Amino acid sequence: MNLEHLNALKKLLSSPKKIAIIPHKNPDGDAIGSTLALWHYLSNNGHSATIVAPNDFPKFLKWMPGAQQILNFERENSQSKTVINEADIVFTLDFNHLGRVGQMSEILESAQATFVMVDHHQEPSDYASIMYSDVSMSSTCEMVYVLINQLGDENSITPDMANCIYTGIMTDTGSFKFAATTSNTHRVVADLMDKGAEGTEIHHRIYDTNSPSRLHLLGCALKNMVILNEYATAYI
Ligand SMILES: [Mn+2]
Repeated sequence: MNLEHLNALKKLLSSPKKIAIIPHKNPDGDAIGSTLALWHYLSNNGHSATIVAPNDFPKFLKWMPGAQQILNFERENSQSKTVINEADIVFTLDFNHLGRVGQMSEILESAQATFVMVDHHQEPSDYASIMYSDVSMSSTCEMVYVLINQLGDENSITPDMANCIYTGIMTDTGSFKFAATTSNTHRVVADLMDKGAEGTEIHHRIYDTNSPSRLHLLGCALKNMVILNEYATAYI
């Protein structure tokens, strides 16, 4: 985050605030990991923070510390609306356009709060007055880590926060193999392990845990795979 926006955010967070934290629709590991890490951070610093997700998220992410308290806009609709309407600050994480929250976009567009965007997708729209957009970042989770450091609170990263941030970096980088994985990503992950992230356990919970229906779906998809030899291509 650049200095101007960082100072504005510091000023905003210098007294206790009501805060809504929003991931995109159909939230993935990075969206849930980053919102939860930020939620822990803000709650531990005296703010009243609530995560409102546009809809439900996968079972293999529900073990994450704090996941039980995430509001589902579809299921807890009136409570979710109250949180957004009463918020002083709305953080939007891991998306670049209000259309990414589906049916929640209307209530966000009419919200009176100060918007803060943290995101690594291309071509961010300009709804947020405080922006941290960096397309070179591996994940929004890595950005939350950097932001907490910029706020001078690197020593306040708890094992729960470290586990949440690790999860999002791991899932968004395809377990550290995609091109956006930088040496700095690895330095962040190393520090997260020093702060209590349990990498092996997280891999196990995300990649080695399947429901019967998920395995059946995979089986069905693979069985119906079409191979086009002449194009060196296969599709399912
Ligand atoms: Mn992401």
